[in-house]
This record gives sequence, structure tokens and C-alpha cells, in this order.
Amino acid sequence: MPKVTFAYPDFENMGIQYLMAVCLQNGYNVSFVYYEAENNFLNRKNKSLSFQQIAKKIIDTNPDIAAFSCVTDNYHYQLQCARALKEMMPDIVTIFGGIHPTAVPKRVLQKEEVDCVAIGEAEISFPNFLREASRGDSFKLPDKAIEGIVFKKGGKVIGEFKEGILPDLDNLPYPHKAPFVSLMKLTGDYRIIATRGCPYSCSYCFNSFYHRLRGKKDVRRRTVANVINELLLAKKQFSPKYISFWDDSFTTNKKWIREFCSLYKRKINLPFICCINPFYVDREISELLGSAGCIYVSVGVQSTSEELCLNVLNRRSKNDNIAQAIKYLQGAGILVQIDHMLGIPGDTPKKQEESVEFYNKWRPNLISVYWLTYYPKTAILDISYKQGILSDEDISKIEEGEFIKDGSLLTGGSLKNPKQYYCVYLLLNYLPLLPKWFVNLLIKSGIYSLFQINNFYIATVIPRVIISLTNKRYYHGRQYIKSFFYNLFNRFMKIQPE
Ligand code: B12
Ligand code: SF4
Repeated sequence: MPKVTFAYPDFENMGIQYLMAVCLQNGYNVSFVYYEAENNFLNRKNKSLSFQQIAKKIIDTNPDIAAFSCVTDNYHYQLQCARALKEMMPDIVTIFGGIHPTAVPKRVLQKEEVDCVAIGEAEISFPNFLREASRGDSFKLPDKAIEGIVFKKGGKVIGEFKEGILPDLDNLPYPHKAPFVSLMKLTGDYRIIATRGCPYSCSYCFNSFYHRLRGKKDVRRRTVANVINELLLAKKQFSPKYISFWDDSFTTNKKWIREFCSLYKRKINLPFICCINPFYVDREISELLGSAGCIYVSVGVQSTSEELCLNVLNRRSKNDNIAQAIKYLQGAGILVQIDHMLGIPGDTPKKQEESVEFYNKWRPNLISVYWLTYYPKTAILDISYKQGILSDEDISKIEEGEFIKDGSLLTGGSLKNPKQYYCVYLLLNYLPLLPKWFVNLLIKSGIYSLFQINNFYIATVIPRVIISLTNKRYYHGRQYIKSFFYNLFNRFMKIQPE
């Protein structure tokens, strides 16, 4: 039976958990190697990272195949791990999958350290591949093409660069969480996904690319019973303090929400959090969520310019709808976090002032401000390219997983001249903590524009810490504080003399 070792940095990863579960279901051996590459939320890289040590850990699990899952942000770390591994164990087979290799599979497969790439969801294609690869006496690359996986063999590329068969979500085993228990203890939550896909196709989001890849928009949904059963087991096995739903847009089907909320309250009864699109929020949905135990929602707004939403972000967004969503959700006792984006092509300081006025009127509990970061094959690349904002060289860099400028999504993102927006970034982060009249004064007098502060701790960390300490429902904030002290403690322990 083949032995598969997955490696992944920094986070719990549900894609890997599903793949490990289907491998185990097929009787294959699985191992997991975790490493710390960077602290995404404190914007800090791990300077003492040694890829040789990680490769050694992978080798110690005695694998036939090393499996690397990648988002664009961690692709270069994963490549370096694979490179170190190939240097130490040249015969090992490596496979790359996840959203980044799915977006640019040809580019990824060109790398010497990559033998195979998986395109899209792989719960069916990966076990098929392993089955074929282990047909002989030893594990070797298959002789025939496998749908959804492309590989290099004997100087040839075998397979088509197309996504494989999508799984029926209710038929999947529950994600294999055991290797992630220490991360789960730290965060205190159980992460679950009830739907895959989104009916929207926002230009900056990977869904804009997935819809093109699949030739259609699809939302696949697990039955309520299947979700509740997973959570019943999770309660027994892991005793989580709360549940996080990582669905792209949790409330797109009202009938499902009605059934879910009633069963969840009766059978699970733990606080939960989810992400929603304001288009799919009304009074009934808010009340259902609130009475089932939802304490916190992240609402994707991104811009209060309806024109930018329509023409650049490809979002049918109405400000009246956003205002109502905030009112109904807060009325149902739910903490409302708004996701707001800076750096959208065509944005202006004036439009941002209007956003401040809008949020000051409707007062969400938290405004999470991000800077637009370009990801491979998303529709916004075409828009920015046509407007001359991005060059061919920029697009090539983005596809290689390199930043086109030095800045994460919390410190300027891909925007080449973010400086004029530092003041609005600061103001939006502090807005929920300031009295309404004071925000009005800052905007009307223009005084706010004197505060061009781009210090990550002052602009982002301090307001988040205050909100976490003053609002019990801001679980995430307290998680970050906890992880911060945990990391600090670990670092301190490591420098202690033996
Ligand atoms: C949960 C989530 C998070 C969580 C957990 C992150 C994690 N690493 O798992 C948190 C909040 C920490 C997070 C953070 C970030 N996220 Co996020 N996140 C998601 C979200 C909503 C769900 C991911 C998920 O679990 N999907 C369900 C699983 C089943 O699907 P999957 O992961 O794609 O895995 C399947 C296939 O890809 C494939 N596969 C995956 N890996 C492998 C490996 C092998 C070997 C094979 C064969 C197949 C394979 O098979 C899997 C099973 O079908 C996605 C959106 C989405 N719906 O996918 C965004 C998403 C992945 N995030 C995104 C981004 C940008 C980020 C951040 C950069 C934002 C930030 N700076 O804060 C960070 C980066 C963190 C990091 N370094 O990993 C983007 C990534 C775009 C890109 N091109 O990279 C996405 C796609 C959202 C978007 N709007 O575009 N995220
Ligand atoms: S609503 Fe959210 S998940 Fe859906 S396409 Fe837009 S940004 Fe992506």
C-alpha cells in the first residue's frame, strides 16, 4: 500500500484533511508534517526556517510520495521544501495540488522538483492516481493518464490539464483532523465546510477563475444531516468551544438554513461563526442564525461604491441591502465584521470618505480592512492589465507566487502607491471604537488625512485587541492574542539555556 506524506505550513488545512480521509478510506498510509513559515496575522516570517530539516522530517515518515498543498502565498515555501527533499531523496515522487497549482498547473509542473500536479478537487483523482501508481511491485508513476492529475514521465507530460470528477460531498468521509489537534486546541474551534462553491463570481476571488475552469457556476451542498453528524462526532472527539463554518457564503439557500438552524440548536448548541454575502441576508435569516447560536459573521462588502462593485469587482451590491444586513444581524445579537478592501482599480480617496460616512452611519462592530492582492487567473487581472495597472512582467510574477511589491494584504497589498490611503486604513480600523460625532468631525474637517500611519501594530493590532477585549463575541481576535502569547512563550523557551 502506498505511503503518502503531506506537508503544510502555519494553518489547519481542510483540503489535506479530506484527502487524508479518502486515502485512509482506501487503506493507504498517511502522515503529516507541519512547519512554521510565517505568522500571517502578525506579518512576520520565520527567519530560522530550514527546508532541509523539514525534508528530513518528511523522509523520516518513509513516504512513497510527498504531497504539497499550496495557496499562492505559501507556494514558494512548499517549492523549497520539495527542492530540499529531492536533493536528499532524488527518487521520491512529489505532487502539488491546491488552488495555486489548479490556477497555473503548467507553470508549476515545469519546476524540476514537481513530478505531478492535481487540478481542482482531488478526493476522486488522488486515490485513483495512487491506485494506478501502486499496481506493480513498487510505487512508480502510472503508465496511463488519470483524470485531474498531470505528471511527467520519461520526458513526456501525461494527462490533460483539466479538473477531475467532482465528489458527491455527502459520500465523502469526514475530514481527518487528528494531525491538527494541537492547532485546533490553540484556536479552540472546529472548522467545517458545508458547501463548496459560490453563486457569485467576484473578480478578485478564486471563484471567478473556478467558474471559467468549470464552465459554470456551481454550489454543492451537503445535507443538513451529514453536517450535523460530523459535528456530533466532533463534539465527542475534540470538545470544541465553538464551530467555524468556512463556506464561501453560508446563507445562499434559505430552505437549507431553516432546516440547519433548527437541528443545530437542538443537537449541537455551540456558538458558531460564518461568512456571508449581504445579498443573502434578510430579517428571517438573521433571526434564524441568531437563535441557533451564531455569534459572529464576516460580511463581505469590499466597497460601498456601487459603481466600482459592478464594473470592477463584478458584485451586484446595493448599499441599502448592506445597511439592512448590518441592522438585522446586529438586531439578532450577532457581531458584524465588515470586510472592506482598499486598492481597487479606479478607487479614490473621495470614495473612501463616503465609505467611512456609510459605516459611521450603520456602525458595524468591526471593520476588517484589506488591501487588494492579485491572485493568478482571477478576472481582476484582466481588468488591471487593460487599464495599464499591471504589466506582463507583473502577471508572470503573480503566477510564480511572487509579490509584485513588498506588502501583504494588511500592509499595502498589490497597490503600487498605497500611501494616500494609509489615513483611511487607520480610520476604518478604529471607527467602531470612536463616537459617531468624532468620526464625522475627522472626515468633515479633513483632519484624519494628517494621520498617514502605516505601522501594522498601531493601525491593525491595537484596535483589534481592544475590540477582542471589549466584545466577548470576537472569538477570532482572542484566538490571535492567544497564539501571539503562545508563540512568544515558545520562542522564549527555545532561547533558554539547557
Ligand atoms: C478556510 C480558508 C482559510 C483559512 C485556512 C487556510 C488554509 N490554508 O486552509 C485561513 C483563515 C487561515 C485562510 C487564510 C488565508 N487565505 Co484563505 N481560504 C479559506 C477558504 C475559505 C476555504 C479553504 C478550504 O478549506 N476549502 C475546502 C477544501 C476542501 O478545498 P481546497 O483547500 O481547495 O482543497 C481541495 C483541492 O484544492 C485539492 N488539493 C488541495 N491541496 C492538495 C494537495 C494535493 C497533493 C492534491 C493532490 C490535491 C490538493 O483537493 C482538495 C480536496 O478537494 C478558501 C476559499 C475556498 N472555498 O476554498 C480561501 C482561500 C484559499 N484563501 C485565500 C487567501 C488569499 C488567503 C490568505 C492569503 C488571506 C490572508 N493573508 O489572510 C491567507 C493565506 C493563508 C495560508 N498561507 O494558507 C484564497 C487563495 C487564493 C490563492 N490563489 O492562493 C482563497 C482561495 C479565497 C479566495 N477568495 O480566493 N484561509
Ligand atoms: S461572494 Fe465571496 S466567495 Fe463568493 S465570489 Fe464573491 S468574494 Fe468569492
